[in-house]
Amino acid sequence: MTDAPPAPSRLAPASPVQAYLGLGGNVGNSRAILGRAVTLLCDDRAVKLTARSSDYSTPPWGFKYQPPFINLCIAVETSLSPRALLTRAQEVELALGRDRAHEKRWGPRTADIDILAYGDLSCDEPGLILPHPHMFERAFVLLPLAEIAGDRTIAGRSVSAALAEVDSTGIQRLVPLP
Ligand code: A4P
Ligand code: MG
Repeated sequence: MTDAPPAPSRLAPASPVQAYLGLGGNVGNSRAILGRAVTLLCDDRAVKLTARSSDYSTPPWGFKYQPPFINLCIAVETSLSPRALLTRAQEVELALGRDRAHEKRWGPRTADIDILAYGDLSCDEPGLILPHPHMFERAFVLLPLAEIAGDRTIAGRSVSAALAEVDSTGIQRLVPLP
């Protein structure tokens, strides 16, 4: 009997792949925490930062009775497989104090890191769906993403056209920290 080949999400790419990640949080000093998350994620070797959006203050989505979030998006060039990138993102969430066991779905959290897209890969596996299944519904993702990738098409949809279709009311772009 031969072993099944590994899922594409477990294969390291032959050459670095461009991936987009969305970061958000609303517990603690979220701008500082998310800034630290970017530093921890991007080691300049396996994960190179190529673009970072501004920080945005965004009204809570999903569960409304919680403080506003800070959201931002980054673009990276990575030699990690999608699974390895997800593992790294989850390790960074943990290092920054995320406590999944006591969180409510869509409720308050210190740092949430979602992989929005990994090259042109499309997958739907337990624990990893790409592109991120909710990204096109969320202005808090599309506004920062459009700042760094407005001309990109993800899963056949233009990021800037998708942004025009969602409600961005209440979202504020923040001036850079000194
Ligand atoms: N998972 C599957 N695909 C992915 C992917 N592409 N990237 C799995 C990251 N994770 C992915 O995520 C649950 C599971 O999704 C993980 O085990 C992972 O294997 P989680 O981060 O543990 O749980 P969650 O964050 O509570 O669930 P979910 O559905 O990811 O929540 P969201 O979508 O992140 O929503 N409002 C504003 N304004 N800004 C926000 O950032 N965030 C949330 C959380 C709610 N409201 C918000 C914001
Ligand atoms: Mg998440």
